[in-house]
Amino acid sequence: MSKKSRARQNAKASQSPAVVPPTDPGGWGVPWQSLVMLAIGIGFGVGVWWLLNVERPPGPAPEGMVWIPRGKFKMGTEDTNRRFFDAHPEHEVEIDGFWMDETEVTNAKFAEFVAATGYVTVAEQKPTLEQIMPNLLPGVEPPPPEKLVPASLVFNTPDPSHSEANDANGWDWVPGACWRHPEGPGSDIKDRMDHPVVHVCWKDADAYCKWAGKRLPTEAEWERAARGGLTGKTYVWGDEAPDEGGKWRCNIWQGTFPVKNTQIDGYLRTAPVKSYPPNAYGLYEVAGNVWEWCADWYGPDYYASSPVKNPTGPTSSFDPHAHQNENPYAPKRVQRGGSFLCSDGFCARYKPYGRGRGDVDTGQSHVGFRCAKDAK
Ligand SMILES: [Ca+2]
Ligand SMILES: [Ca+2]
Repeated sequence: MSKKSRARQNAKASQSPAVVPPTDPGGWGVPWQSLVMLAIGIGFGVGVWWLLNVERPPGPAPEGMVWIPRGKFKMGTEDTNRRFFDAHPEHEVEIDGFWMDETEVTNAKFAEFVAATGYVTVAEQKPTLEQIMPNLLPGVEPPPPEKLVPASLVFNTPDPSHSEANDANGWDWVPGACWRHPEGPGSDIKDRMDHPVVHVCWKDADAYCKWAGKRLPTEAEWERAARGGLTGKTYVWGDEAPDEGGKWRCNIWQGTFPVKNTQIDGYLRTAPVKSYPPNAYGLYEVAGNVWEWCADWYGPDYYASSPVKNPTGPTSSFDPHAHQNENPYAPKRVQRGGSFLCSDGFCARYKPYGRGRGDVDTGQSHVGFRCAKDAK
């Protein structure tokens, strides 16, 4: 064949259709219309499952609150650190949906309550022997009359010149210390209206909640909310270290407690609310800043016998680690979330399963609260 005729033949061949188009563009032997119908069917099924299984808020959120959906979670921990001796065993709990304040109650909010009601906190009142003596062991001498003045417990970094009444961990019983004067006379909250209120005892927190038409969360509700729907995580944000990536996720203590706070997270004492990112439920500072009062009496062994559904704590309190002279059966309620004094070396109870407790009449400079509210 000549070059010319071969070229003509090649040109003809290139014009001919080389392959017959398949009737099934998907190539799986299934018409594409069927695949679309299948996808719609799966989507519909997922939608129905979601409607049946995921509880949605019962209505518009009350101001400053977020919805914590009904659900089961593992409460407590298997962490063997001695700080968590009372958070064992890890056990399943089921909680109904409820509303939770997105932040700790601020000085501004507490001031509204006081302005509206004339409420006087326990720390602002003269204590009586009738209040004090039942909380002490039998035979302990009553405090002298000059000590019976309005006062509260303030943490101050210990230093050698600061000795009288300052215990080894830095706690001072300061006359005049109260929510308006967090470090005592000479300090005020003028520039701290968006910080959490402190020096409120359980009774003060309970009184605020009632005024606000809310209530304190149960301990189980608090932990369910703080975990943000995550399972088996070390922190309220997940498993990353509090400063992973160079940005602090909570207000705790950096340095050697109680003598040196390097304040790398920005704060020596309280931080304004919403200073750090929220957890997955939209709650701020559920780790650190200030401890938060819960409704429950404190019992170190309660988890061993806790009911699964909406547990509300024991019927009375017991503290096996009560201070010297203190009655271990003195009435104490649960506190949660740790504070600006927590550090991995000392407290570590800013983790979501960490438990604290406090005398119902005693406020401190690192204890505040947030409120919950029923769905209806
Ligand atoms: Ca800090
Ligand atoms: Ca907190």
